[in-house]
Amino acid sequence: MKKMLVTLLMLGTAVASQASVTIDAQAAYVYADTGSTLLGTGKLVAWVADVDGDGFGMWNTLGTTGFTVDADDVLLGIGSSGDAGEGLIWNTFVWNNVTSPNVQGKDYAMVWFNTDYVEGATGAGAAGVKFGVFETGEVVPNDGIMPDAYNYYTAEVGGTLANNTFHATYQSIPEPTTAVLALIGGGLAYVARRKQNIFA
Ligand SMILES: [Ca+2]
Repeated sequence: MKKMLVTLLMLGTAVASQASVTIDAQAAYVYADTGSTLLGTGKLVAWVADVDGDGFGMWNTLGTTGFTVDADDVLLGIGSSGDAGEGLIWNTFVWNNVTSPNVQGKDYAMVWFNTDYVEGATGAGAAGVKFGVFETGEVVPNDGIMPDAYNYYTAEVGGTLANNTFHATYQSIPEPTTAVLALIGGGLAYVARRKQNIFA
């Protein structure tokens, strides 16, 4: 495995007249699962903000559509992991949703999916897709402010972050729950009972 210095640079290039922030993200090593499979190139990456300040919620409940768990949290933008190499999220992302609603100063997280990036994607698209989350502890910068640059290094490459920081440590997108199926089944049984009553 090619060893590279790992950096995650957050460079805000927004100006006061624009309601967007351009993020130049470089992160590694990012994994596609809990094992040793590196995330591929061209995979789906999303950025979300904790607008209501109560955390991002239970990620293992993330569905096949949408990128947030908390209803009040906001998707900042999506993009591709890039083509720099396996295990790297190495690309520029534009966050267009930084002022409406106002997410500036709110914590944000990087979410990656073991599925190919498609422009306009509205979520993982299917159950069973592995995904990981890195709650950065950083906040969405204000317009016109050049945020600090942050270097994130896993211990594997001499950094302070644990080697499993960028593993997909959360559950895959869940299959439809048996609870939902049970609810449907219960509803059918109720209808059946009603019909029985009608025709009794
Ligand atoms: Ca929240």
